[in-house]
Amino acid sequence: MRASAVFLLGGDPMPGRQRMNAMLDCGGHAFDLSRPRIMGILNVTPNSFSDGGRFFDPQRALDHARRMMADGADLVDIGGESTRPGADPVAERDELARVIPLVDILAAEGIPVSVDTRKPAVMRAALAAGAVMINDVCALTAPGAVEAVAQHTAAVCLMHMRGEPQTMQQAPAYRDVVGEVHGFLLARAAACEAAGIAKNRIVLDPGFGFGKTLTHNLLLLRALPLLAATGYAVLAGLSRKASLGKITGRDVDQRVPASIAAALAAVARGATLLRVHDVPETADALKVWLAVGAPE
Ligand code: HH2
Repeated sequence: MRASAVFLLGGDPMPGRQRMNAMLDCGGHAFDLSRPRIMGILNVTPNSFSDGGRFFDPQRALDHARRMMADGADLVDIGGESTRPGADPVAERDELARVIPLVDILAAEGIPVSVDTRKPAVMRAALAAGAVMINDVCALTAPGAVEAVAQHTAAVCLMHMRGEPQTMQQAPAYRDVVGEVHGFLLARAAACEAAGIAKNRIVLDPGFGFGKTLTHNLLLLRALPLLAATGYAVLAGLSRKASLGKITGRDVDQRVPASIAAALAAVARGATLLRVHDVPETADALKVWLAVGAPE
């Protein structure tokens, strides 16, 4: 069949690189990454940069998770600690109390849940409660974190962060931002594989906004095809971030169009997981993207 005919039938919307590594193994769950997947953000924190306090109440959090799934999310990413620039760390006890009861309930309903944490104790509890993915902004660098994930079958997202949330945006500097970020991620992936976490359980994320200027973020976004070419699944988290505010001059609650443009720019460059606040808008944009077919 000619390529144009395949496009018209809607059968071939993704670049070849993305089709090669099509499945993400999350233990009991598998995501077919031949089309991009939407990870809906659920922050059960009082201080997250865009939705802080909105879903701190557990009933509201559950309602929002279910709503995001109904609106087209493929999984829900629950975080109990804000990692916004300047944020204070949260005690393990508090993070467990915020996150784990929600994982219990949502997982029992069959909703795929990812948990955004850098603490091994929270990882272990989340996995025991049925989480299908651990999303770690510290790429499992805490002592015991790799082992916590390796002992289960869930997937893991390894993200790059320069420094700590409290200070990371104070004049971040790199000699070669793409080389350093990709080098770090591949080294962390190798450490995970050495501990028994298979490649098809690993997702890499350059960590937009985590110790990076606008220029760093744009360079990393442009270089996503290089990361995707490694064969690991790639996640992009650009939703409502400060860089989009710098480009558009918009406040955080007015960055939906910018977030969608950034998400599609990431998909065009090989990202297959999108971590977003605005699920229905992103889902519609992806539907159009898929209907048209991405350029080969
Ligand atoms: N961004 C945030 C938090 N977790 N995880 C991954 N893998 N990638 C990201 O880009 C990422 C992330 C920050 O966004 P948000 O959760 O909305 O804010 P806060 O950290 O203030 O809760």
